[in-house]
Amino acid sequence: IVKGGMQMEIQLWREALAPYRLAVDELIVKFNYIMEEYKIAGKYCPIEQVIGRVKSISSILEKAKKKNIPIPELTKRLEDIAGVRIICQFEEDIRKVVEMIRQRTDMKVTDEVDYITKSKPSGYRSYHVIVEYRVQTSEGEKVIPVEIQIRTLAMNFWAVIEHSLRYKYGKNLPQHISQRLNASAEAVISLDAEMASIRDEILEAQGSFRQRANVVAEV
Ligand code: 0O2
Repeated sequence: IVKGGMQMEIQLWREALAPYRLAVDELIVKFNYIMEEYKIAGKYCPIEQVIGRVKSISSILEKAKKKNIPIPELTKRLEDIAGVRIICQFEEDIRKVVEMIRQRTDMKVTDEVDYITKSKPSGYRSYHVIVEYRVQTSEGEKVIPVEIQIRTLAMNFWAVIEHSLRYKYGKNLPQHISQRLNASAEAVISLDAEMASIRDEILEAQGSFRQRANVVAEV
């Protein structure tokens, strides 16, 4: 009987989470389409990669416990059950992606958190945008909150490794480890700045090369 009850509960969770899966899948298709448009136009795209996930039932319950959210209120109050991550090459691309999201009519921005200007105490950096996204299901339209995390490849490298280390060590990392992770987050800031500077130098060199080529062609 207990097993049957548990299976029924899992079934209810599956049904509740299905529209979240739909929202994540649709958004991935849409952001990939933006990348495709840039590619066809032969233009540089501020989006490098798009991934997404629906939070597992166990992480939802863990977060509910941590935040003291009663289970019936979970789907209303947890805004990151559906999550989409947009990875950019350069930090300035993040701003362009946020603007792109603000301009869209198929998603409504309800909140923005800038962990780039002010990183989290862990050293975590990323730009979070919460949107409301409408999906059509057999039971009619549903409005799904989706957390879109926008970050550079370097920020993502740090966050993915830090997340897995924190998870492995039960979230209570020794202080000296947290300090080293913080220092490596600083290294990510320098790396992003250096990559942008290298790109600027290349663009400048290309610009002056083109200018010289035009002068030669005119002569
Ligand atoms: P997962 O496995 O990615 O789903 P809180 O738990 O209070 O920090 P809150 O208030 O719900 O989070 O929202 P916040 O701060 O915007 O964080 C939501 C998500 O951002 C997290 O989800 C992570 O994905 C990411 N994040 C936030 N802080 C950190 C951090 O210090 N390190 C890393 N690596 N990621 C972070 P979950 O539920 O924690 O995890």
